[in-house]
Amino acid sequence: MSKEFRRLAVPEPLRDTARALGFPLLGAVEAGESEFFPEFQAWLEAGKCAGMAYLREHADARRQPESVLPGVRSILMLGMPFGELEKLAEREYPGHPIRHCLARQTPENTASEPPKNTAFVAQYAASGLDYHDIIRRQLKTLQKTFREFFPNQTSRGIVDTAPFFEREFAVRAGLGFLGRNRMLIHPDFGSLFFLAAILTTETLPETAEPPSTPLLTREEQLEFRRRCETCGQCLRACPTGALSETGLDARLCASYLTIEDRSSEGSSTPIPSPYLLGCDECQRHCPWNQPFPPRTLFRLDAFPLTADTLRRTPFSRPGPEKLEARAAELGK
Ligand code: B12
Ligand code: SF4
Ligand code: SF4
Repeated sequence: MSKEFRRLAVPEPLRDTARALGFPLLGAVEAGESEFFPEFQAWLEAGKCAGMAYLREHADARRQPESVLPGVRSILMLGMPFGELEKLAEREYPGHPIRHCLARQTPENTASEPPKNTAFVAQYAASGLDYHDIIRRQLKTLQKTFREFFPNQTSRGIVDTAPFFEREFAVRAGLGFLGRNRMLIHPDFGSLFFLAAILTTETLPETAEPPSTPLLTREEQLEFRRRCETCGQCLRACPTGALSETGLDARLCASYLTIEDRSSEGSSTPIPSPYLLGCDECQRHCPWNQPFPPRTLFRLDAFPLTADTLRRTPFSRPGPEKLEARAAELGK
């Protein structure tokens, strides 16, 4: 669990804007070095980052948020529940062709095998749209409001791609606690939410505790993490052995293997998981995520897929050939 860092105050109207944009979770913390950088280095050295070269290449930049925004003083951490992304997607892209490929398991059907001619898809992809595109746009709108309060600062909005430990800074800002499954967990949202950040050169004032928002105090974070120690459901649920006491080994993780891995195309070693894309098993079994939403299914009769169907969707990351190879591996 991280050391104490100064939590910072965010003007209430800005919180309202953030909420309206789909971010019910917003906390701010002073900028500072990553405390867990040595853990990260050890993780890289052990080869547990698998083929994610970008993690190695920009490793040193992660030591310090200053490398993401020179002169950074304050960091706003934001959380968008997956359901919010789905609402935005339904409202704004109702006719996206990917929708024809997706379906939902009924709430009564909780079978751990997908129905015939379908495969599971992780919940982060349930909206069918690439969260980076939508969150980036929402961040831009929020940055505009932020500029109205603080016109003399510069800011940078990030989701995923910058060399920055989103989970570590989210813990500092009080957005949740780090579970043994390595996910950032909040008692109201479980772990089914995205993280994003706005780094700013503005020095925000220190906040008076306790915060009036759903942010966690340090004591709550410690208490929830303690509960993890007697649970361990996520470790037992991982189908591949990727998750252990020492963290996550991406070389074994079904999420990595189905989304990121470029070496396994045509590989003969099957991934022991029923997912076409991603994996939720270490979250599905976590008590903080109950009841888990009905599973998202991908209709395998939709193959072959066109470039149009995949554009601006999470499925464009693995791409059509990798998806098709995975569908074949699942035996459909
Ligand atoms: C690379 C990556 C992956 C890789 C590696 C995952 C991993 N566990 O590292 C793969 C492809 C496997 C992956 C999978 C998934 N990912 Co991913 N991923 C990332 C990415 C881009 C970088 C993460 C990273 O730096 N990993 C390296 C490890 C060492 O860093 P870390 O886990 O962040 O750990 C730091 C903190 O945990 C910190 N720390 C904080 N407190 C404590 C306490 C202790 C005791 C210790 C030791 C350390 C510690 O120490 C570490 C170093 O600072 C982030 C976005 C980002 N820029 O942060 C998204 C991110 C972590 N992923 C996300 C998601 C949703 C997923 C999946 C659920 C998708 C899916 N369903 O398939 C799975 C979950 C797998 C899992 N159980 O972690 C979300 C997580 C949201 C949340 N609520 O936590 C993020 C934040 C993306 C986003 N913008 O929303 N992912
Ligand atoms: S995402 Fe799946 S394979 Fe990866 S650690 Fe979690 S349960 Fe294991
Ligand atoms: S399943 Fe249990 S041990 Fe794992 S993150 Fe959830 S509460 Fe913690």
